[in-house]
Amino acid sequence: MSNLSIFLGCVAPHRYPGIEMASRRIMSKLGVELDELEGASCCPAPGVFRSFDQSTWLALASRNITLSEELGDDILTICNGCFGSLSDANHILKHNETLKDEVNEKLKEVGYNFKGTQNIRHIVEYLFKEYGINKIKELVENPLTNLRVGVHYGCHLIKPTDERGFGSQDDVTFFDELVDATGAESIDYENKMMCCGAGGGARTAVLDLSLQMTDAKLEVLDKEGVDCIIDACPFCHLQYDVGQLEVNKKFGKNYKIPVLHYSQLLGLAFGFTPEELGIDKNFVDCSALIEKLNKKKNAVKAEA
Ligand code: 9S8
Ligand code: 9S8
Ligand code: COM
Repeated sequence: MSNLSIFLGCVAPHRYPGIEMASRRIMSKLGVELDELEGASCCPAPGVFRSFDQSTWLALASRNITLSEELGDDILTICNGCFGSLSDANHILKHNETLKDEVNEKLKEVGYNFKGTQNIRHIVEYLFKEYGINKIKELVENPLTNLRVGVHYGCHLIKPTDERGFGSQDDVTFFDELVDATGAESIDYENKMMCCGAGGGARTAVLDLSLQMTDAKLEVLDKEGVDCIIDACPFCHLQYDVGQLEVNKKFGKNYKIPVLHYSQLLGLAFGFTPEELGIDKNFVDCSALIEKLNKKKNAVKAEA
């Protein structure tokens, strides 16, 4: 297996550094050393760049991929959008000589060359396939048995279905299984596979519409009484967190549902504190969730 270099994307480092911190902590707990992708840029965001200009998208994405090729590493993404963009570009360029030549003409000007030797991984997909549920369960020190959570797969993780290879959105369960491995319970809910509302430039271009979609999801999750939402994408994270406050303000709602990236949930189960995972840095108040987690921890300690 190749080593991995971590691709941070834009939203985690700029808005949710806790997601980066949590991802680094859990990978190190698993014994995976991560290399740095010095000089990486925006992936670029698939719903934006690819929709406007395919050759610009391919040139920018392939430059990022060549950084990992130089290290002999596969790329580890912590975001659905980055995963989608980089794996789609990688796939296209590995299978289309004409486009590869075109891209390499451009890359030559800045001293890079795309070869097509590495793969793109997403942290949840990597954990599921390379570690497996049982190994993850073995490392859980603090089972989160009192949490009921709503998983948000997000679009780019599992779609397009043929390319991602996880099967139809009606059948995928790997993310739920990963959540269950922490001791928490991943529930089924009505619009589970619906977009969070942010993607494809919607958050920027048509904010009201984008928030209506988020509201539709939050309404169901609120009714289900989940303790938190679990995502695998900093952009979905932003939409559920910052977007939730916007929904409350714009549509007169009063949601208060904490949002965690899977690396933060797994980090809790691995015994890290909410602060070590940046959970206290969310915009939606997470203190009730943190209190619930601490109560459980103290109860377990008292029993022991
Ligand atoms: S990079 Fe720039 S905007 Fe973002 S976070 Fe994920 S998708 Fe890729
Ligand atoms: S869902 Fe629909 S396009 Fe996406 S992956 Fe992240 S942001 Fe939320
Ligand atoms: C969503 C990325 S994670 S994009 O907005 O669709 O590009």
